Amino acid sequence: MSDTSARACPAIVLAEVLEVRLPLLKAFTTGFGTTETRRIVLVHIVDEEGHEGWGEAAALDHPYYLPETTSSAFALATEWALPLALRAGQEPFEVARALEVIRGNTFARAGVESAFWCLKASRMGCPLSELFARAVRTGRGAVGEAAVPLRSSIAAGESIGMQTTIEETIAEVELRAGEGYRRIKLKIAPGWDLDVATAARRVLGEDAMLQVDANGSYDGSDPATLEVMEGLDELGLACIEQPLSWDDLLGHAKLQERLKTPVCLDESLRSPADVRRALELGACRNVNLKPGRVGGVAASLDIHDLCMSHEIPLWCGGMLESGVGRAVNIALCALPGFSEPADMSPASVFYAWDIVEPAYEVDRDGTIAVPARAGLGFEVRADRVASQLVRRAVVEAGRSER
Ligand code: OSB
Ligand code: MG
Repeated sequence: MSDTSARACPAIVLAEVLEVRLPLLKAFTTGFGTTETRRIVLVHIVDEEGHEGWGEAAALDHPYYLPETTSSAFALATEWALPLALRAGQEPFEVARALEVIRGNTFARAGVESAFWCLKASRMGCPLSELFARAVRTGRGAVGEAAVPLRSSIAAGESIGMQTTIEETIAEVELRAGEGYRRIKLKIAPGWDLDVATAARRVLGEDAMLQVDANGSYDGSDPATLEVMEGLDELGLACIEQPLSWDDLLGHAKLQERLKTPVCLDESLRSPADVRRALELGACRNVNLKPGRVGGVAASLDIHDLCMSHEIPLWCGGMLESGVGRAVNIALCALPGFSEPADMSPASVFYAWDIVEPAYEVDRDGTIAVPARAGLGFEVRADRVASQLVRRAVVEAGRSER
């Protein structure tokens, strides 16, 4: 059941998919390799009253994080997800349900679904965060009164890519800790792990929140892996994120049994069902949620409720999104189940400039204000989208809703 029928909605007069190049300041190196360029997919819908919805499909340019790429997300959104969504009506939960027939391709689905959440918030004249608070715990039913209290600001952490030297990394750790960031995450990989994490722990002190992310770069069947993990286990880390392969739930369960530090899963969790399975297997005690990776906002709300009921620490990861994708992440983080700081460095850390304005910044106390503006909460700079445009596809909205 939905609160408004599709028939009552103003018609969508424009539905387009845009690929946009973002000017990455420097390459971002992780256990899966180096990301040198950043192209994102934007989904943009406009209704006859001028209300707009924006969504971002934040797959990376390459298939080294997960199978999806910018190009595959562009094609999937254009050929399948957006046409299916337009036929489903305009209610975000209906769109989410319609897109569930698509297997995988979570980033593309999320980009499309997000545009409909944004459109709805814009029509209701409320911020995305408030819409999410009204949608959570409804079992994907009618959007009603807010069911949970919202935060007005969220805690920010930084994810620090692998650098050439430990000194360089430690300089970045000190810079961000000094700026007030509430948590530091270091990218690690075999050969770049214990030394850098130990050095970071030393400069940060015992009480600071520190964690590592291997992006699936350790081999679960190699005895040397356990040795490194046991070394990391002595550093008082908040979690060890995705140490083993992206599809190795069982390996993570076996590893978690040997460690006191919570294992956190990122790549392995691509749906609410994945999270349920991981918790049941004991494959993690901490959850990184990226709305794109899990297939959208509706799935994110399910995972939010699941983690809250299991008392599992939950936090929002990042995909080096533009301000469009980050807006959804920030709004989700305003929900009470997001108990740990998010990977939410502002655009100024990664990019020469953002496509939204004003871009958010991290305050001296390490927090980011949750936008109070209706809809996305940020102004999309159409001129910058146009100047960075790689390709564009218009999807025929059809007349089926009217
Ligand atoms: O593993 O969390 C990750 C960026 C791209 C792909 C995967 C990851 C990351 C990050 C960056 O860690 C976090 C951010 O967007 O600030
Ligand atoms: Mg990660």
